[in-house]
Amino acid sequence: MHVSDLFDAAEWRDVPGFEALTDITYHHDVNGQVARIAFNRPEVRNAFRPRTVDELYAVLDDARQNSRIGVVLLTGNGPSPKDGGWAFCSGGDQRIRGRDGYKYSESETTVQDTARSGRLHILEVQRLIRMMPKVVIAVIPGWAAGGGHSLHVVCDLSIASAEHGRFKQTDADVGSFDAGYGSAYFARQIGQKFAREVFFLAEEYSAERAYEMGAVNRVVPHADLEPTALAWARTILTKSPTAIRMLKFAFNAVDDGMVGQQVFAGEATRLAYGTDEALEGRDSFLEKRAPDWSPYPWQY
Ligand code: S0N
Repeated sequence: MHVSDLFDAAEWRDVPGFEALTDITYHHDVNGQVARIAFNRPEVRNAFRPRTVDELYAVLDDARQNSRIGVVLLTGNGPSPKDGGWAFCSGGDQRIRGRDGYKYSESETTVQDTARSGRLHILEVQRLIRMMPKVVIAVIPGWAAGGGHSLHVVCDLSIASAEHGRFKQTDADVGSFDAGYGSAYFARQIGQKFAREVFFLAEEYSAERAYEMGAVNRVVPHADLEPTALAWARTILTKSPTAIRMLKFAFNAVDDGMVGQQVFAGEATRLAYGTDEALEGRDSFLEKRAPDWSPYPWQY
């Protein structure tokens, strides 16, 4: 099956159990350590509908739970068979947006299931990217617009195609607004003035301009996009998994408030549980004796 003009079949393998995906493609690299997740609706600039978001969440969570995977590349397949245009993601599919949320199909006149009504589950995907203890790289071969722009914002790193990478925050054009990471955290990244300009004017920015503003890490020739992203992933894989995990959560913590502290604290607890000192606490309770902390000094 043709995946994308930028997809190198020699580098990637299908992931068993995910054959039924339609809106997303999911691969692991030949070493089983990097996941490639791609929007697969190039004919609509990789806009997401609820099914897309469901699939995206499922594969991201699979990558999160796979202890061999250290890095996730999030990208968009292309080009569009209609006009040759490239996209990372153009956000919510506006053709199926109703008064009460996004519909599962164009034939639905309204969201059928009231439990689903008004569900904005792309935010769950954002939180998963943010909280997963792995590095997520946005690999941007074309348009990052609306909710697609917000997804690149929430990724840890962004690499863009010099020729086709384009950025536009259209939320205010279409009456939607990402008032969380997509805007407020974006302002933390590039500064308040630039962030307000991007949202309030909704102009188009080239990859080079996005780089100048501090919105992307690297701009590379289109043909080099996925090889560069994979090379970055493999560099990251040479690092200590614990160090990378703690660093990601340290970078997050200051902007994520008590939740950020909770995530960081969970990791600290995990590390502490591995010490003899913590085992002594557990064992003394189970053995119904006073704990002996004498081997563990009050370090300075
Ligand atoms: C991306 C743009 C700038 C590309 O322009 P270009 O290259 O001129 O291509 P077009 O001719 O415009 O597009 C080609 C074909 O693709 C269709 N299409 C493109 N984007 C979408 C889309 N988002 N939905 C549906 N169709 C799309 C075009 O219609 C065209 O089709 P044909 O060939 O049939 O004419 C340009 O396309 C553009 O501006 N796109 C729209 C971008 C946009 O406004 N996106 C939505 C913004 N809002 C969100 O994403 C919601 C975010 C969100 O979900 C959210 C966030 C926070 C809290 C909650 C939520 C939530 O609502 O869940």
